[in-house]
Amino acid sequence: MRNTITQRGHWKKTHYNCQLSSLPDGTEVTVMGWLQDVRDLGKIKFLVLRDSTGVAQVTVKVDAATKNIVDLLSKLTRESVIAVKGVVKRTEKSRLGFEVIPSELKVLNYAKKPLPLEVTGKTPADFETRMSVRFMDLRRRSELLIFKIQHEVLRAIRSFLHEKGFTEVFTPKILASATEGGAELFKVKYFDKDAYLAQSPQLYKEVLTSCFEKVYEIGVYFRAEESNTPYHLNEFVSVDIEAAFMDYEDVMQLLEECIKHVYHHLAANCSRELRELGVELTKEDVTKHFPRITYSKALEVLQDKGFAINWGEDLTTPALRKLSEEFEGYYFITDWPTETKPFYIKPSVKDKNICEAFDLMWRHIELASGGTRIHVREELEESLRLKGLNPESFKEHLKAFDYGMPPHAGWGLGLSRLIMAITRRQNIREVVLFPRDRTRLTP
Ligand code: AMO
Repeated sequence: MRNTITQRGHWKKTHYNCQLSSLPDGTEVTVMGWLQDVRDLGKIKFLVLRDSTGVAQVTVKVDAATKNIVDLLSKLTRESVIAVKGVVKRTEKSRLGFEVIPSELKVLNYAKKPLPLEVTGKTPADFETRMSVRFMDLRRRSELLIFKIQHEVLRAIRSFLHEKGFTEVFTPKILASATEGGAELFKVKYFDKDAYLAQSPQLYKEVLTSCFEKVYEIGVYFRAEESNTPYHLNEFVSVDIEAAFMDYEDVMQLLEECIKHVYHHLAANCSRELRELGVELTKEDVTKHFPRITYSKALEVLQDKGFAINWGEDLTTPALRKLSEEFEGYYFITDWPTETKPFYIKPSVKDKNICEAFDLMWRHIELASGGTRIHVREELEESLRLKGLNPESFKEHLKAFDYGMPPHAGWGLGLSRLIMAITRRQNIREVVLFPRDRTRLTP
């Protein structure tokens, strides 16, 4: 079969499938993509040619087609890569409103039979199969669109933060010590030393507020989480901001505006994709003020619902599910017990047991967390000690606090969790191209 493969040669792809429906009748085109399906009615064959933008129908009338086309068609396998030269014909008979009548056909690469996964979705595949042949899974439009939407979400976040005066930065991912505490660290060999993969850009982004005032980073982070949940991965993308001369109220407001900007952007730029995914963005998402509820108030609400949690304990997923019955969509939980939050979070001036921290929730899922930071060296050292950490291990970081560290605040937003909220997918693995979890290191 191999020797029948012809190269692209001088052929150039002239159009993407999404452009074909707006072309005048009779336009000559060269389209290239994957043969998704063939509907064979004997004398007439309908080829479904898919590219990254959608499908086109190539209609072959056997009596009128060249011998070369007919011969190639008899050998073609689904998911082979093909190139078609032909003309666009507008027709009511096709669901798409047009078809391509081919004059020439080339096979650029044959796909083997049988396929490891049904791209049309006619035969559903189980989750493990989908993940193990992810390159095929991602050819399914329902999966591909998630990442088209993610691309637009990132575009919206970047433009929003740019408008607000933030500078995009990149901080190291190979570190000498922990950022978020000692657990969940991946150790790597760094020549003759031990090093660790970054769990977040926390310490660097804080230090950078003393130079840039407002910074953001969209980066990949690593956590050696042992647990297997629908919300955790060992490698994840976080959108982080940090801003000088702001406190947790300011950055919470900024986060709310950022999420609303994303929704506006998606409504304006991705309505077709969202419709195809069956996702409806409600007006409420962008008009409603995100409710803010303190941790203590959340405990009262839970108690009223018969869910007893001691003050100072973290909120478990079952508790958050219960709590989210009170809220539609997005809300903040604020003013957490100091002991539940990391060492860099500033305790409240009124009560040291409570700190200026918040989580952004969507239903029962935590999408982001953030807060006001401690910017005074002595207080930070004290906080490290209280958390059982050794200030000596943080001496490089602490140095910056001796020379004019401004008051500052920030947040970290889990990109994939936001995509889960937008696309309503239940498992974080579905919204990550090649997820890394406790048992998955390939593909
Ligand atoms: P935190 O540890 O809460 O805060 O992380 C911030 C957000 O990142 C996402 N996230 C994860 N997503 C997938 N898999 C994981 N294992 C995972 N861990 C975290 C979540 C979470 O809300 N430095 C602080 C942020 C700050 O205060 O600026 C931090 O890392 O959506």
